[in-house]
Amino acid sequence: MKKKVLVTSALPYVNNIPHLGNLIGSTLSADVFARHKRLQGCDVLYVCGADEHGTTTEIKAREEGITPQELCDKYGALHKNVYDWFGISLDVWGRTHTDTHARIVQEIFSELDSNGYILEQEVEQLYDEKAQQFLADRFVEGDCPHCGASGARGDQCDACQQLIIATQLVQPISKLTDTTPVIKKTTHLFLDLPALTPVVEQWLSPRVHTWSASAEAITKQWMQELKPRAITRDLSWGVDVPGMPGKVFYVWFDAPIGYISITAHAREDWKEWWHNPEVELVQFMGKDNVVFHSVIFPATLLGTGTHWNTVDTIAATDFLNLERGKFSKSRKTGVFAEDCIRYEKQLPADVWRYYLLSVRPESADSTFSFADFQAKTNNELIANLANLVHRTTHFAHTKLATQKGALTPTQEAFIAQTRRAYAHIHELLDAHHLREALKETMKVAKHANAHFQHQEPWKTVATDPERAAADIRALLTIVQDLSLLVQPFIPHTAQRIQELLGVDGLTYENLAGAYDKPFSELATPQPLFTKLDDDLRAQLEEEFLPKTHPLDLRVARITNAKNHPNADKLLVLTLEVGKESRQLVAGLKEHYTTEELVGKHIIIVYNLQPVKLRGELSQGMLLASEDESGTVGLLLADAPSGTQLCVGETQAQTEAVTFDEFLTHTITSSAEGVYIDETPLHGATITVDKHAFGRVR
Ligand code: B3M
Ligand code: ZN
Repeated sequence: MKKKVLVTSALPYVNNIPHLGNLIGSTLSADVFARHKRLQGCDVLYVCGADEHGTTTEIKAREEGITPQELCDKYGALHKNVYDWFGISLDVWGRTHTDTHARIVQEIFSELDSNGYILEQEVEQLYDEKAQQFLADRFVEGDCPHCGASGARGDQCDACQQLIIATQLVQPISKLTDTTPVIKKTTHLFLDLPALTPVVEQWLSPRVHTWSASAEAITKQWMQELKPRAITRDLSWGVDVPGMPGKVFYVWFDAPIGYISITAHAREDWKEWWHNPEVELVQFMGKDNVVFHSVIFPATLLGTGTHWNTVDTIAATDFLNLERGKFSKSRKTGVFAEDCIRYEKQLPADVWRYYLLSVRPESADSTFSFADFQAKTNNELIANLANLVHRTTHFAHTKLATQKGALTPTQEAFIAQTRRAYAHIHELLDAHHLREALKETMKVAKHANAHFQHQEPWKTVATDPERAAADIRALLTIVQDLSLLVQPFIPHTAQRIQELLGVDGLTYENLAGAYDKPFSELATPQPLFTKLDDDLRAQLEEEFLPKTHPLDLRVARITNAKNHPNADKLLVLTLEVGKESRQLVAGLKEHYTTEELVGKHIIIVYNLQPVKLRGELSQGMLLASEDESGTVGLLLADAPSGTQLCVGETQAQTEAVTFDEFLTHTITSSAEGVYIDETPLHGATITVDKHAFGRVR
């Protein structure tokens, strides 16, 4: 019997249109794996769908003036459209707002409840009397109880990054009605993860070491201490909690069950996939989703006492960053899936797929850069793979139409030797090392190109046409092999190669024997891709890269320094920034005396949203670097106060940045200079005090 492999990719939040970072983390990676397993002859079911619940759906629907259901219909269709365009070979695409989903979620919940894994706890919560409902954390705003910043949400303060308990917000305002909510008692349900710890530990031990490194690390960290987790929320959009009117399950409780319900909704045979111990379950996602899949969802399923298939392999990616910053919907930077469709004439789906897979953040975060995109497209995809395909088919078509090209032992040996690489490529794919597998696959093409070069068929065709034909048949055999090897990565191209060769429906079983069609039957070859030229690259950079840098960094002179009246580790500095005077609070007390500081020319984030830190106003933030030994040194600039520094070629934006946004940038210092997201900071001679090279904060 065929081996059954169930593949999933994280269910995208319906109202977020995916950018290329999302794509490589979940759907594209899962697609490569699913295609590989199908070619191997497995019975594969690849399932994904929209994650429709949660506060963001409700908030977004309110903003657009439509119902959550309408919002889901609209965005769900957009998702499906982009996945189709990219050639994501979903067997099932579904959604979580269905009756099937609600039923299965409630069944799983009631089993957990009967088994004693659900705790009930009374909590104090903000209640909107006008709307007559309890407020979920994101439906309330107020001043931060820690730093005083306004606009803090009920779960977190963007200014100081601290977690907030909603009832502690100062001057809270309900986002539903703009009225002041009151504190009322209510009951919430919790999944008793501490009680489930032994079960989860036993379940994890045989498998966790086979997962991607980040998935393993995150999981082990979490297992150190599991706390009960709230699984209910006060919302109307979601799966109703039986017996608790006005409450629905928390989206992260219901969403993973979506994998099951989406299958059940679409297929009669769903139990064959979810209750069958013979099935291998492989789940793809970005690292931020790991713990829900590696600990909480398995705990949920194990706690039911029913046999559910739980994940065998978690294949998680790190983050894909964008040169000069991040993929950001709000800032309109980076490439979103829909943008790719707009460029489809010049850049078909496989060009994007190839590049994304070749920079897949498999072992660390990686960077999307247009220069690299251009280089990989032109030098690898075109100059290597497409070139091999074109020169061999073209040569056979134009020069050898009357030849048979019977292989001799010499060519057989070349084929056999080339094929020795395939087993390793398939092992890499089986172990979801997709980027490595692609790299090894491209080596096969390179090897075949070198062979073409070495055999010089363009010369031998005159002197020994039978030999030239045999060489070309051997090379076409490798081209046919490549149409299979590249198929998981660039399926549209694989299809076109097979059309050129006049073959179809091949599987890995065809990676034996030789290409056996008469040369006269070859189609007239057309180039597979067009080059990504400098003009197009400039156009892409212009459209998708941030034109301004979010950080406005300026030189400031410290004119005074004193201890913070209410904090042990903080200093309050007075700064001169050009003509302006500013106050700034800094955690420098353990590293500098006040005397040492006065007179120094430092670098500050000039446009950071002002905040109060323990009652003292802080207008900006200074940059200091910390080395591996823990030594902290200020970044010093040899320039007059007020001088504006530049990040690469960009101008600084004028709007304020929140602390949250600031944290998304990686700043490092080394003897060579200071780099912000790998782009050099310039505009003055910058040195690092005490040579404390390392991470800058
Ligand atoms: N919707 C988060 C995301 O879209 C979340 C994943 C759910 S997987 C069950 O990144
Ligand atoms: Zn705060």
